[in-house]
Amino acid sequence: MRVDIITIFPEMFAAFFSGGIVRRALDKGLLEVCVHNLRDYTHDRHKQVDDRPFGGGEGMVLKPEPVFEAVEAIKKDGASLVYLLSPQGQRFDSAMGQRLASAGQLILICGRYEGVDERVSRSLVDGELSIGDYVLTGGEPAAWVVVDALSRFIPGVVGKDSSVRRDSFFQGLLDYPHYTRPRLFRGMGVPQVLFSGNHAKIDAWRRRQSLQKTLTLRPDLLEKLELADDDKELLESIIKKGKHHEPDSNGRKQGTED
Ligand code: 4HQ
Repeated sequence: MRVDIITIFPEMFAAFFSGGIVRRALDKGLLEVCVHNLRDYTHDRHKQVDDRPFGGGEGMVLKPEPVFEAVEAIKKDGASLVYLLSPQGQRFDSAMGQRLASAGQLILICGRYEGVDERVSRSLVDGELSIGDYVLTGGEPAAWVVVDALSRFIPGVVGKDSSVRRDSFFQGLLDYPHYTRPRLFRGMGVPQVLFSGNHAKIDAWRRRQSLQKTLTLRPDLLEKLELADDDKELLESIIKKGKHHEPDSNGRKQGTED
């Protein structure tokens, strides 16, 4: 898949490409990311990308011409999606990440200043994306978040497909707790079942922990889910025992027993 990012701060993306799983995806050619400087699509001597708002008021607005010209120059064919990062956009989530990862080309427009001329959202883009209810100084960190999250859905990017499938939100549940050595750390142990060698038992424990964590921390996620019968039974037993009200179940404190 190919992602094109349009920004007035292309150098901000260097750190993003420099390490981790995204770097490996780029090296392996599973993901291609091109960062374009919006100023390259201006025609005046000062490479001006912004101007004062009609009607007056504070701040500057990104002009429509360079943004339109950039997208028109970059866009390959009908299989591409164009999104503007904006707090007014549709909330980005795992399901959308998965959908975007199957596009041939994704073009992300990063705004700056007070905003982008409305005609960009009116007639250039397929939609607007928001990564959350807060105001960033620019769309760049949001584009980073979107590309990072969707890269995990490109086949071959994450080592094992199973770890994407298991992850938080893929199945609509929060992840179960993880432990590694040492077995005893500052007086805190590790649940016994993880040393049992019984993988069916460990899987069942993890499923139960996922359900319990989700019920405690994000009950809104459970409401959206169609649970399988055995998950429903697990959930009922968690509720009956009142486990989701215990302070341990938030994962901050953990004893040796479940
Ligand atoms: N922006 N999710 C770019 C955001 C934002 C968000 C504010 C977008 C500033 C210029 N983008 N403008 N939240 O806060 O995506």
